[in-house]
Amino acid sequence: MTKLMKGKRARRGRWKPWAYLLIVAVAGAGAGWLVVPAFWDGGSGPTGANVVEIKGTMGGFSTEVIRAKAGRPLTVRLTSVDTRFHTDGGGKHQFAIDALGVNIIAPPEGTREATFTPPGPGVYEYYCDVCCGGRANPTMQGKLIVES
Ligand SMILES: [Cu+2]
Repeated sequence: MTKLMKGKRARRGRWKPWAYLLIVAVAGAGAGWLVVPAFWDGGSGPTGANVVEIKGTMGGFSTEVIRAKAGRPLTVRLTSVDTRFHTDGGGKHQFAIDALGVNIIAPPEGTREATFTPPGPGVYEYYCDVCCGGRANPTMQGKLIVES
């Protein structure tokens, strides 16, 4: 520990203290970005929006019912668990709600998100139409229930 501190002092001429702070802040923010969603499903995003994590696989969506409040921003974060070696759809999955103009397409083993605000109460169907069976596949559908 003392050795480390000595080294720090010796290098002060080259490294400004604010540079350390900047590095610590950036690293901390990066780590937090990775760690927080894992522990905090459905918490608040950076914009104050509610966040919903959904996984898409050839077996369907991991979540079939989402609840949200009218007039409150909602972030849907879609992850495709499938690899690009899937012959049908190439491992992509979609989260689309026509009535709200929402269309998220997650690349194979990747995540994409969109933030939107449901204007009023109602039940909105979401679906994936880029993999096997597409919209006809009953497991690649779900309901967004918006309450007032
Ligand atoms: Cu799909």
